[in-house]
Amino acid sequence: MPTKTVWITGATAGFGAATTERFLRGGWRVIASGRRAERLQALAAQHDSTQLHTCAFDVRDLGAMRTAIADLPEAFAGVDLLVNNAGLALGTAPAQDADLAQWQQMIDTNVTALVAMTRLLLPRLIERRGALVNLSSISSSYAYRGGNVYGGTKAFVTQFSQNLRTDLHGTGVRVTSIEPGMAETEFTLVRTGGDQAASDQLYAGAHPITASDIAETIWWIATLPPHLNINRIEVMPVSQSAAGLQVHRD
Ligand code: NDP
Ligand code: 8X3
Repeated sequence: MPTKTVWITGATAGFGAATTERFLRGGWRVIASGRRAERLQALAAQHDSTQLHTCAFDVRDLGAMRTAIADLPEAFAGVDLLVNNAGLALGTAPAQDADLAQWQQMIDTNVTALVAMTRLLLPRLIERRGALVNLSSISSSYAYRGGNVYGGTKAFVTQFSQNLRTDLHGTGVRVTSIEPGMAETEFTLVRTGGDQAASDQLYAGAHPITASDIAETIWWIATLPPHLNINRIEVMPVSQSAAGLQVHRD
């Protein structure tokens, strides 16, 4: 029987789906959540219900989040690791042209929902001397055109993670912020409103990070000896580097 339980948000695609597979393979109990119920059902059909529990809800719906937590089967109720992965970027326009509704959705998903999941599960994590892995991004520390609110939400995730470490001092709970650069998932498809050609073009020839790379990173962090905490981890593909400052002249 699995001995540890991980809750992975955003398990229907990209990093979350790969991390779900990684932890199932590693023998953990997995709670996999996301909005796309059909993907979760397909996943559930491939695994034993003693090892995988799925719950479909929108993380922006606090009531649904509370219900998903309250409805956890007994064997899944003690959570050892929360992977706060659900998130998105919407749009690439500069701030002056950006869509306010898209900004709001990014804040609601990447910040407000992540904070809620964290707060609601912290008592269980403390009880189990567990761990939190939060998906931030290199956009938290490197500015790029169109990164505006997305980068702002990820800067919040990075700082919130560090602040959590301080508050959780002495509890044994570990907290890590992962800050990946360019990774090929459904991320750009979502960001561009479903433009597969734009997504393919962005990643073409760049050898981007894969979802499995991040899943292995999270697995490594989670399986380190319990006296070690990885505070932050920034990872880019070799093909990507910082591009410096810009100067506008009249
Ligand atoms: P994907 O688009 O492939 O996956 C995003 C996941 O988040 C999906 O499972 C989606 O599920 C879930 N999600 C989004 N909105 C909600 C919501 N409102 N409620 C519940 N689940 C939601 O992207 P990635 O795997 O690339 O992204 C995962 C995380 O990694 C994000 O936080 C992203 O910001 C971050 N990141 C991504 C990078 C990249 O270049 N790809 C780099 C750095 C960080 P569903 O649609 O079914 O709800
Ligand atoms: C995703 C990486 O560089 O597209 O968080 O913002 S980036």
